[in-house]
Order: sequence, then C-alpha cells, then structure tokens
Amino acid sequence: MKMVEVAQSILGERLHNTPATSSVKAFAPTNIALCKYWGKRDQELNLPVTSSLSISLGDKGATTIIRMSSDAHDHVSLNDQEIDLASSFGKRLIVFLNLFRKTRDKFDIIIHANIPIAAGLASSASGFASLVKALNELYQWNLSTQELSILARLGSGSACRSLWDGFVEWHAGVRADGMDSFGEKLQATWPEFCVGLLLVSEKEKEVSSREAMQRTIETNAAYQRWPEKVTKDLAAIKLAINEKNFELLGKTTESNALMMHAMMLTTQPPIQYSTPETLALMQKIWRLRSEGLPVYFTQDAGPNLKLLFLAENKVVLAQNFPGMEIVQPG
Ligand code: 2P0
Repeated sequence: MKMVEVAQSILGERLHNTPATSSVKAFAPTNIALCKYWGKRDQELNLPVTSSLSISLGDKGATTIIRMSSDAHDHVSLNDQEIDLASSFGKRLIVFLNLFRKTRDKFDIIIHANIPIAAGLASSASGFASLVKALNELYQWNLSTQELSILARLGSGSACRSLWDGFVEWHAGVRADGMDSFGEKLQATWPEFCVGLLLVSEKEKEVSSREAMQRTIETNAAYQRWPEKVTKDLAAIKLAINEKNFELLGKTTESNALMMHAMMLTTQPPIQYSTPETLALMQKIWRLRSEGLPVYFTQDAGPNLKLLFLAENKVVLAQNFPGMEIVQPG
C-alpha cells in the first residue's frame, strides 16, 4: 500500500476540507527510545520490524506554526533557517505535505525546536508530530490521536511516539497497510524518572538513521537476533516501569542501545556514531555505577548520550557531568 492510500483511507472526505485562513500552532515533545526502533518491514510506510518504547521529554520538542502561503510557493524554516526544498530532507517534506492538500494549496511553515537538531537528540520525531497536529488544526480534521500517530509515522517512524507525554509504546503491527502500527501511551507514570542530555557534538550526522538501519538489515546476519532481543527487552522494560524497578529498566535500556550500536559496527561498511568522547563518557558512567551510583545510558543515531537516573541522584550527577541538561518528564 502506498502513503497516499493510507492518507486517503484515514482522511476520506476530509481531504476536501477548506483550510483556515489564519495561522495555527502545535507542539509535540521529542521522545527518547528506551527500547529502540531499528529496521523497517516497509520503507515507504515506515513500518518497523519490531515494536519499540520511548519516554517523551515534556516541554522539550518542536512547535510548528502553519498558514496558507500568499505567494503560491511553499516556505519552510527550521529554527529561523530556510529549508532547501530541493534537498533530500526538503523533498521528503514536500512528498509528505502533498498527501494532505490540493495542488494549489501552498504553506508557510515555521518550526522551532528547543533541542539540538540532527545530532541524534531531536531526531525528526517532534517535527513531524507537531506538523501533523498543526495540519489537523489547519484543516479541521478532528482526527483521533491514534490516527495522527499513523500519519506522523509516514513522515518519520519515531514521530508516531511523539503524540503523547510519558511512556509510549509503538506497536509494530502486522498489517501491510500499517493501520495497526501506531503509538499507545502507557498508563504508568514515574515522577522521579530523569533523563540527562549529554551533548558531545551538534554536528549533523554523516549517515542518516534511515540509511543506517537499512544497511544493518541488508549486510548484517546478526540482525536476525534483534527481534528476539527486542521482545525480551520490551517485556522487561514494561515490567520495570510498572514495578518502578530502576535497575531493571536501566540495564535493559543500556543493553538494548549497545546491541543496536554493535550491529552497526559489524555492518558493511561499518557505521560508528560514537566518538572518543562518547566512549570516555560510557567508561565514566560504568565506573560511577561500579561505585554504587545507579546511572545508565542510552544512545541513538549520534554521538550524544542520554543518562537515566532517579531524581534523588540529580545533584551528584550534575556535579559529575557539568553542562548536562536534566529533564524530569513525569
Ligand atoms: C528510535 N531511532 O527508536 C531509533 C533509535 C534512532 C535510533 O527512530 O527513517 O528518524 O524517519 O523512520 O524515526 C530515528 O529514526 O527514522 C530513530 P525514519 P527515524 O528512536
């Protein structure tokens, strides 16, 4: 099934709605996966091989302001920089926008993210999620959050988890049209749970996660073991959240991220997002842990680390990692 058919089946007659003449605004949080999404079963619809689970970062994310363009052209800016609509990301964005509008409809879109872009911290998740929420307002679709999650996934897989606060599971689903592949908020909350954003570099990554996951599937036989690992890790992480078992959550999350990066290292050609600084930080985290401090990390498609710890250890972690931004999403 093609993207355009998915959009049509969700929106139906609403594809003919008249857009608002005034501008509308929507926010979506960024999310950090505790159990990672790595690999697609359908590249066009961003359907994942496995389910995944994330935590949304409260008021850290992206705000999208959208209105109809007055000059018959699209204009998109991200943090006050015009996006080149002929670039690969620009083209992807236009394909996405074209799913929802008549040919003559052009947009002015302003996106502001309060987290570093393309450094494996922001990803495109909060951008696409806030864009879909803004389009829902602009065209008065009145879609459910689940339907918005499916549409956001068409822009970027992990965006389907950015429609909710707190812990969110993305169900992989089995259907070819992906109508059963969307996010769902877990009921459990964990007010003491903290995420520390440890920025190693804000440089744009050389290999996109889209390309990296595809290369892993195509060239690494070890990927066969990934779905089994995710099934176990997902169950352990959900149990840990329900029982507030921080050690189980931390060690499972860290191991999940390390297997994802181990697979990338043994892919052809190899992909390494870690820098010497990333590796030194990992060593420091392991040392602190061996000295009795309950701190774990996760890492996405970039050199930065996200530390996981409880609020009672905020002060000591801030002392050990000066400059780390601490978010307490619950
Ligand atoms: C995740 N990542 O679960 C994983 C872990 C990065 C590492 O989802 O191709 O921007 O748009 O579906 O969602 C980043 O990849 O990829 C990502 P597409 P996406 O958060």
